[in-house]
Amino acid sequence: MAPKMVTKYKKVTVLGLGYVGLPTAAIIANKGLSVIGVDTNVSTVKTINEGNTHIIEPDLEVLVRSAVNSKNLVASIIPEPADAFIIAVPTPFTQKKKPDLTFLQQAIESIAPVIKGENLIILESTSPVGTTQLIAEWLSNIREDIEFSESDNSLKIDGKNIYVAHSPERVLPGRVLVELVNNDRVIGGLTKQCGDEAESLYRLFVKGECHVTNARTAELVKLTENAYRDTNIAFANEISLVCDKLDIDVWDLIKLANRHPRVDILKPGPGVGGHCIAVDPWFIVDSAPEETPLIQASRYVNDNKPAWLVQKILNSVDDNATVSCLGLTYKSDIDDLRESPSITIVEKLAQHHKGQILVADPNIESLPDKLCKILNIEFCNFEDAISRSRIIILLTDHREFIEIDKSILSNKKVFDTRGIWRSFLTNNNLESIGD
Ligand code: SAJ
Repeated sequence: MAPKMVTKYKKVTVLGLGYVGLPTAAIIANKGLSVIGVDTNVSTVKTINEGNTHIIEPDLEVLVRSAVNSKNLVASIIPEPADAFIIAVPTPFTQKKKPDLTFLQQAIESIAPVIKGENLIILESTSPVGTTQLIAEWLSNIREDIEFSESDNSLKIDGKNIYVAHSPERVLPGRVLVELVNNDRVIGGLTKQCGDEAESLYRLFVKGECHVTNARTAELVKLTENAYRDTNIAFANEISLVCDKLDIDVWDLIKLANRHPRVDILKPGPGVGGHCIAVDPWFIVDSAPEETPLIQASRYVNDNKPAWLVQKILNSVDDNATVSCLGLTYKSDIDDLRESPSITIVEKLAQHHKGQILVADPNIESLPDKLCKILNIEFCNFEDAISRSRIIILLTDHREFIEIDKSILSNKKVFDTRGIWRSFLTNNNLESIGD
């Protein structure tokens, strides 16, 4: 039986059926609302309408299947009129590290013809400060009958309000469904009423608290969260270089430092990937370049870790040795390759190392385009990779790697960038990194 509906927004169009849009659409549809999921990728639309998913995320497939079977979720390439629109399209950065709002602009152009009075538009994509207001301006530029007033931030059509708000997604890949429901939400309205209207929709499925603020604050809150994490990871990565130089085990060091009640150092690793943390800090830098030396330095520290690691590997392995690289995704137990430092590491290694490079990742089916044309790289399963090489570079802490029978690592030279095999390596006097 469909749960009781508490919102006046009965039909919702979700634009962008990716890591955030699809789970959001499926959750709302399973709450009994009618949801149109819009994506420009025809094959994504087809997959979803067949009740399947194109991304790996715990429990998502079951939820999507149930939403599609109930006919509450239908995917399409064209937006339909609705009561509310949720926008979850990518907001990447350009080569020059500037925000690229092309997908967002296209999404707004696609819904402009169907917008009507009392509609609610929520921007969930991570965006530079000022973007929510830009949406209102774009709409009033596209449609002559839509009017935006800068004096009170109101957006109107025939005297009726259109509500525009920003509520940044804050979910962790791998825990998306749990966090979508349980995390607090920050909701920034162009006006107070816009924020309240957006809250009334989220109340349908959010168990966390909803904090209503203005749009600019909400935009910067999201960017600040990810820049904060980037800076903290950069600290851990910098300490790992210090430890390497001074021959101290970084994992022991951090464990001991973290015994202090006010110290909580994150984990060093091969670098920072993903479409969020490696990107969002640049949106702050773009808005305030002079004021952000720390945020910029953190980005450089994290971006330099792959090159440092490659140099360390090259310095300590024979030119012709076969090397195994385990884990291509940017973090554990997901299939997301965006901005993955592992890809940079494999690519750089292949450029400078003469021997064969075996690449394995249980969560992906083939090499990404960037790597598949490089002659000395071969994709294989991880057991094969380990048995065929004496040099093992562990790049991602996937469950399968944590659970392997460690005896197959005996006699290997291991670069364990995530510290998951540390105790086995130390007990067997095998070489690791960061010590
Ligand atoms: N990493 C480390 N050491 C750590 C933690 C992470 O090296 O101690 C690395 C990971 O391996 C990965 C990268 O950092 O390469 C980012 O991973 P993550 O798990 O920290 O974060 P994301 O990018 O998967 O998700 C983040 C989350 N933001 C915060 O935790 C502040 C998530 O809540 C956001 O919704 C998401 O960005 C987003 O979409 O913005």
